[in-house]
Amino acid sequence: MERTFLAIKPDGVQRGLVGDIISRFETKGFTLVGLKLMKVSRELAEQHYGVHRERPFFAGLVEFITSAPVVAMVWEGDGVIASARKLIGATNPLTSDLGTIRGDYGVSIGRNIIHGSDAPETAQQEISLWFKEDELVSWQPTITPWIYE
Ligand code: IDP
Ligand code: MG
Repeated sequence: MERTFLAIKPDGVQRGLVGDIISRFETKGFTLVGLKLMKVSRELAEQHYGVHRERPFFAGLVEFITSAPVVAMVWEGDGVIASARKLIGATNPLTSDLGTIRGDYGVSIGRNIIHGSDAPETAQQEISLWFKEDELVSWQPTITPWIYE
């Protein structure tokens, strides 16, 4: 089973979208294996977005992600990395398809509500950056046979 790292950004938390967002991944059939509300340190933010260090929006992005609480999560399931990116939608909410989280709730690229890992390698890196091993729970929901054949 694959795992991915998702984070509801400060705008998603402030706007009261945490329940709806978690619901979308639950009802899709994915399994929550890690969850915490946290204030992100500058160090963690800079590491997480390290690949964007040279981009003009980097300072603002770090400022934003450290400005208010974030909900960090790890989700598990077949193909969850790519599927979560589809449920999240394109980076710019104005062009994200309706029905996706960003498409339904956002209008600005700097306020796009949620982060999701983009590939198996980044998922692995981000999970270990944000979560300790003992903060993740391996479990099998009793509904599994109704989700997977
Ligand atoms: P992603 O979140 O869809 O993977 P990335 O290109 O990895 O998109 O960018 C990371 C985050 O940086 C975006 O989610 C968005 O919050 C922010 N960002 C990306 N491009 C811009 C921009 O042009 N202006 C402001 N913020 C941006
Ligand atoms: Mg990205």
